[in-house]
Amino acid sequence: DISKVEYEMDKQKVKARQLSGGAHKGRLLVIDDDDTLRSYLVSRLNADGYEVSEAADVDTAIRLLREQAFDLITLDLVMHPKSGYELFELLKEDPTLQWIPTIVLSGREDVSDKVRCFYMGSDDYVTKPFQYEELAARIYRLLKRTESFEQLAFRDPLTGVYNRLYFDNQIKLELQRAERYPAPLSIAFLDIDKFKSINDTYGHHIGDLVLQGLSHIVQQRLRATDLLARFGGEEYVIAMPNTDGEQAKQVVQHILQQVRDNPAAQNDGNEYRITFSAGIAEWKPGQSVKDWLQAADQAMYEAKQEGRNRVLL
Ligand code: GH3
Ligand code: MG
Ligand code: MG
Ligand code: MG
Repeated sequence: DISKVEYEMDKQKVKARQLSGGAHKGRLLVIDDDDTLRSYLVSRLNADGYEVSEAADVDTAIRLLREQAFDLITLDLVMHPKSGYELFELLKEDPTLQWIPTIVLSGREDVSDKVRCFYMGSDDYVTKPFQYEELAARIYRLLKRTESFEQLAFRDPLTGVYNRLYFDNQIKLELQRAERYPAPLSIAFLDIDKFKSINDTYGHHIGDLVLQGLSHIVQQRLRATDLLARFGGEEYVIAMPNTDGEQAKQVVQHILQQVRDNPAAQNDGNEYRITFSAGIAEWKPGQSVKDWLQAADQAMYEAKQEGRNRVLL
């Protein structure tokens, strides 16, 4: 289903733009059964640079949330047939949606409603009527906080690529998607060859520069939907959706060629060239994540055994 695949790609691009601090301010979903209020909010938020979608009921909202990634939702409480409370229940049940930042926009001023919303997962609560500027400021702060949290929790500080924690979470979601479509899904394990000798010969600082340079080169070659993570010291893993084993092998071989041809670091006029060994594994239906990662690791080990500087499937 091409349109779904495109949705996924779009989703990743939005995420990437955001994490790279690009011009994109975030994608919002406004859920309210009041047509006038909804249109007003959509036009104000659009004018402020947000990408905004709207839903007049909970079922439409859930459908949109499953199709695209949103950075934040605002929701009304009193809606029919399902209420905002029911939406909270549905969000909680879905691991891909349970952490999405939420702001309740409600005419209910009762403390009991506010308390219930916060316990159900709301991040903020604004009572109607409200000043748009206040809502906009609350949205801005919530998005900032989420962004910096994600940066801290999911990025490797040395290279800026994703870390293992993020990869471990994300790979499960990628697998669910691959099963659902269905579509092939491959991973690659990369390990720098004789990296210890770079550190021993030139010092740890140069080793760090090489890691940063390599991360940059690899990231540049990947598609928006691919996921690159630094797994350990000089080990990386790449998840490639919609890619079979052979295609993944070609992608990684191109990367290896580029790494061979380009210095991964330059310092005092010196160029540091490296190679890596990589193992590829395409996910087989029914295979556990653990066995799948092990298959890629094993292929990488064999690439080392066979003389390094190569990619094995
Ligand atoms: P092989 O080809 O068999 O993979 O050899 P290798 O030397 O790359 O492998 P080994 O696992 O023996 O050494 C990995 C080295 O990576 C050891 C450590 O000094 C270095 N390393 C790990 N993390 C970092 C880091 O964050 N910065 C730097 N500069 N070096 C690191
Ligand atoms: Mg309402
Ligand atoms: Mg290693
Ligand atoms: Mg190594």
